[in-house]
Parts: sequence; structure tokens; C-alpha cells
Amino acid sequence: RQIRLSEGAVLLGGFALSHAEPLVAAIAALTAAAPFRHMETPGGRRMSVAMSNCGPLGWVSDRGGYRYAARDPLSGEPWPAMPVLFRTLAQDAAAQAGFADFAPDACLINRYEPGTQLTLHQDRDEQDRRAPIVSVSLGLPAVFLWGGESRAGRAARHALFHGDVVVWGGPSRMNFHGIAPLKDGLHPATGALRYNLTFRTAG
Ligand code: MD5
Ligand code: FE
Repeated sequence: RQIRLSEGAVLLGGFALSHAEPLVAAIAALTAAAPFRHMETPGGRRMSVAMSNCGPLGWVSDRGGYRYAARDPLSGEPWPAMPVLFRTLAQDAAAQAGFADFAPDACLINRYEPGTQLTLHQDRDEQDRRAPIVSVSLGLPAVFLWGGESRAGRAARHALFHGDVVVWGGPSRMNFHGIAPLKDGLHPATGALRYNLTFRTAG
């Protein structure tokens, strides 16, 4: 199932399903080295999504702002390496959506518990905005909120399920987006959790 969500945004339904088990196992191994944490926003609020990263660069937020950093601020060590499975999956998905030569240098790992939400925002901390972002959903389903080019107005909603991959490129790349509060549930692969991997060309 390949669905065009808008100009440049393509939902590849179930694209990651056959790799879901090793992906979830890799998340456990990566976050044993660089634990999930609730980052602080520049305004001093605790984010409800728990985050970690792998790859050369990782997205971080603190009182100083949002940025990409080569080291985990908790340990002072480089982020764990991006598993080959992660990179090849992201590149294959990007190619399927028409973006050849996607070279992600950052993978943000998001963890949602029931009630966790991500309010409408734009992803604007990456240097090259022509590169797409590839996102992989695992575990409990989520309602993706899509606000278009401005924060104002009603957001469209779209369900994202275990194994779904979305490639966000072209004019959609800078759209406002978010995740509605996660509903309670149990998923055989992840229990009461949703994970989302977002692959980016950040540096
Ligand atoms: C998530 N994560 O499910 C979402 C999926 C984030 C984030 O938003 O910043 O970690 S990524 C969705 C996305 C990325 C780039 C552009 C657009 C959507 N878009 O144009 O709608 O945890
Ligand atoms: Fe985002």
C-alpha cells in the first residue's frame, strides 16, 4: 500500500513489517547505551515523548535551544552507531518514494506511552531541507496530526500503524505536524508503547 499524503509525502503501509522484530530489539540495545530521557524545552517544559538517538548526530533540546549534537549530553560519549538495518531500511524507503541517495546522519528514537503527545511543530533544525525525513512507526497505533504550512487552522488526521513508514519530502517537508495523545493499549511487539524512528540528514 503506497499512499500519497500530499505533494512529496508518501505513506508506505507496512514497509518495515518484515523487520519489526529486529528493529525493536535494536532499539532496546541502543537505549541500553544511550537511555531514553525526557528532554527539557527551551522554555523549561519537560517533553512528554522520551527520546534517544543513534548515528553521527543526535537531536537534543535543553534550556539553550534545539540542535544536533555529536555526543549524548548525559554521558559525554558519541551516540551509538546507526545499525546497518536502520540505514538500509531508511534508504530503501526513500528510494521507493523517489528520493535516491538519501544519506541519513541522524536517527531520533521517540518513545510514546499512553497519554504521550507531540504538539504541532516544524522540523527546522536540519541543514539541508531538500533532504526528506523518513519515519518508521512501531508498536501501538498513533493519530498523526497534519497542520499544513501554518500553525493556524484545523489539523488533518491520519492513523499510523506498526510497520508503517512515511517519507516526508518536497513541499511537505516543512509542514506543521504532531502526534495526538496515545491511546491505551497493548501491542504484541512493544507492549504498552509506540516507538518512532526518524531518519534525517541533519549536518
Ligand atoms: C513521530 N516525530 O511519530 C513523529 C513522526 C519528530 C516527529 O514529528 O519530530 O520527531 S515524524 C513526522 C514528520 C517529519 C517531518 C515532516 C513532517 C512530518 N511533515 O511534513 O508532516 O514521532
Ligand atoms: Fe517532527
